[in-house]
Amino acid sequence: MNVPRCGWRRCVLNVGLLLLALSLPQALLAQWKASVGAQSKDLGRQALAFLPNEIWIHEGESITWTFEMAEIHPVSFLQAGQMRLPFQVGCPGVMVNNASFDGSSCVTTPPPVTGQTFTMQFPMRGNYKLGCLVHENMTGVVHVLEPAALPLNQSDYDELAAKEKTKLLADADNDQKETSAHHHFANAVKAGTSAVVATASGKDSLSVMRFLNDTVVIHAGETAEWTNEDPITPPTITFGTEPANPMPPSANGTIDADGARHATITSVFDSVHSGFIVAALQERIGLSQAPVGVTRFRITFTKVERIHIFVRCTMIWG
Ligand SMILES: [Cu+2]
Repeated sequence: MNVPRCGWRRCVLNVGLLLLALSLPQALLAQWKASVGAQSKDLGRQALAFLPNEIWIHEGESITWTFEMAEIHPVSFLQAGQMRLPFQVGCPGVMVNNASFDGSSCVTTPPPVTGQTFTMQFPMRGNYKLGCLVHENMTGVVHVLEPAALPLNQSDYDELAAKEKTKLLADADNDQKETSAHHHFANAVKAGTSAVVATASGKDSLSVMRFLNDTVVIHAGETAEWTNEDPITPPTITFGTEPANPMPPSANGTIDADGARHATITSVFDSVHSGFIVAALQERIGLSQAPVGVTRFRITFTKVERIHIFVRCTMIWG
């Protein structure tokens, strides 16, 4: 029988190679990086997106998301077919960090703060939908694969994320302070607008969280109207005291025949609040038709005054 023989240098080298081979699977488990959201300097333009929103990784690897914006985006993985619940309800098993997701039970982060990170490990192969429980049009996919070559590397993802961020924040359709050209009513103001961008694996959105004309001049006795063209982040229109809960309208309003909310301001001491004004919702096959929503808020001003009205968005939910 041949006994393997080697000089001591060769033996050391062989043992070294063996140890390297044994430790390779662990060493090759990558730690991927992605970011959540982006915003303009004045915070008015919010990109609601996972950047990038499609990632291919190996089983056992993890992804760390960094939250880049003021708007809240709980990173959420639901079970296949699970009903989407409001983010305040979330899903059982909210985890803060070092979570893992294999599709068997949902995982979501609490509403994160700018600069925070969230790391999640994926121990099982599968294609998992990634979503934000606050914004419906903010989705993506994580593909968890067996050991094999992956289509993209970290620098590809960094480049994709940067491109998508620039594209979303610069969306030309939403760049203008639009006047009432899109409305049938005089004295109309857009309280918000958005663009939803479809990608191969999900949806990115841009929300413009500003009144799009900041000054409206009307005569005493006339009515001004606010609308919202952003289906994801409903603004509210408030005159006077801000309510603790921004969702419902103030009790002193009425409903017009066409469904619009309507309030009257007779002096600077009046307080009126629109509640959420949501643009028409997206329909989906297999689900009940979405109701006709409240998309307009009108205020009749009975006196000559100079007043200030505030807009705010879901990011201020308590
Ligand atoms: Cu979000």
